[in-house]
Amino acid sequence: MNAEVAIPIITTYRWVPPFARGLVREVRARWAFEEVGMAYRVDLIDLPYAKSEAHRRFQPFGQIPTYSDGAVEIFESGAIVLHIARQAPGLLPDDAAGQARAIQWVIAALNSIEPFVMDLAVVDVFEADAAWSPARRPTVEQKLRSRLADLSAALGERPYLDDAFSAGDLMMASVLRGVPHSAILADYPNLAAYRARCEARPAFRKALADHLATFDDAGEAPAVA
Ligand SMILES: N[C@@H](CCC(=O)N[C@@H](CS)C(=O)NCC(=O)O)C(=O)O
Repeated sequence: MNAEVAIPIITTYRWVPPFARGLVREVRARWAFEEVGMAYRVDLIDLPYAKSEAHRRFQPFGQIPTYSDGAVEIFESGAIVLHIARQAPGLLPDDAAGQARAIQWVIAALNSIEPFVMDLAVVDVFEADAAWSPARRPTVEQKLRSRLADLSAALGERPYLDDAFSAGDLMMASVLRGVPHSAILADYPNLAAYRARCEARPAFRKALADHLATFDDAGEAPAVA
């Protein structure tokens, strides 16, 4: 590692509502660090700070996570996971073709699956009270199921999306964790088993435990000025 590169720091929220705990996107970065055995630090911020000019210099959309190691400052959980994966063995195959396929699955998770997962979260959680949510839900669920069926067919009976666990699986399993409706994922038994297989990895268990420990003394939502 370059001598000027410090221990990486990622940002996440000091407090999130209970329903979101375990699902915050910095868990993806924590998981990647644990898989490759890299030390890291966490900077806990509040939502108002995330929307400040100071934070937007690193994350233009006022979100978390961000990553900084003194030499590289980036946002987007996919970019962060891939950057970590490039620094130490464990998340990317050695060969160029295998690396390209792993990157492909990271982007597929974020671009071809996550939008449909988020659409369901919108109607079920974020905007559940909106008048249009019940009417829209069947279409949203059908579209998600269509993507899950395609992913299920692509995975088949293999343990992972490619020859061995990679950053692509880390991201796909992370995205599938956003389908809290076990009844839906249970209809795709190989995907349910795949998510459980990825979640059983010691690196994920450690990442999740460290993430959840953040909220041990979190208490109520912080007051917003
Ligand atoms: N595409 C971004 C999404 C980041 C994102 O949605 N972060 C959430 C927390 S998991 C956030 O900061 N939400 C607050 C907001 O959007 O105002 C990524 O993958 O990093």
